[in-house]
Amino acid sequence: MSSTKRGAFVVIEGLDKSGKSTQASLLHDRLQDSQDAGDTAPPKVVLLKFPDRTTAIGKMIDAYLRSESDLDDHAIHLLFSANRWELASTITAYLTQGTTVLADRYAFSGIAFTARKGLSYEWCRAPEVGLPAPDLTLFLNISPEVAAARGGYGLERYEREDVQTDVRRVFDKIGRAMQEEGEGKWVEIDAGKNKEEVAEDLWRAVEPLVTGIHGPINRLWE
Ligand code: FDM
Ligand code: MG
Repeated sequence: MSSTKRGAFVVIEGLDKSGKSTQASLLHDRLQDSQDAGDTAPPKVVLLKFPDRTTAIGKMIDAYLRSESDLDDHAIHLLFSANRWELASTITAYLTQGTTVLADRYAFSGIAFTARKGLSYEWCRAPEVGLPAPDLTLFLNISPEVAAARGGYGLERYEREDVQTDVRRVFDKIGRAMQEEGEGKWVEIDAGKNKEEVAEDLWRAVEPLVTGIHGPINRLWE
């Protein structure tokens, strides 16, 4: 049997105020330091962020989130999904060459934020089918009370308590479905603890994957 390993694909999802981006960046640095890669390519780990606001599609998403444009709920949903598809081959290439890929948000945010508007779960999921599937999804959970205690929301669309409450409900449904369907591992992390403790819990979940994974890259819901 071949001993060739590919990189692991790890997604960090979570509610607003859960410290998602901070933790993603800490995890990135820790993964980077975990193996002495030397100066040779390929990189040990890359951190992607969705939405990726730098692409042409990402700029349309950014304008929408800052309420500089209005778009039909279906149209913006498909743009978020297209923003992942335009990076799908990049993700696959990284994984194949042995690089660990970390993503700050992914298809699950896509489903959660649109389904809460009343569009059906199945419709929201459809454009995500076939994307590179994470080997592990870390869901940073935080109670509405702790989130509120961390201070106010920003000014972007969706940065409102009623939206966050609905989104949390859809995330719960996605987590249950992922566990029932056996679609890769979905691990809930208590993000209400302090920064160092959360980082340690994340590391415990990720460390077994650091040395790479045997087997093909899976596709979401296929
Ligand atoms: N969001 C994010 C979506 O509505 N759909 C998606 O597919 C993704 C990836 O965009 F409110 C929402 C979630 C959040 C907003 O995300 C911007 P960041 O992480 O704050 O940039
Ligand atoms: Mg935000």
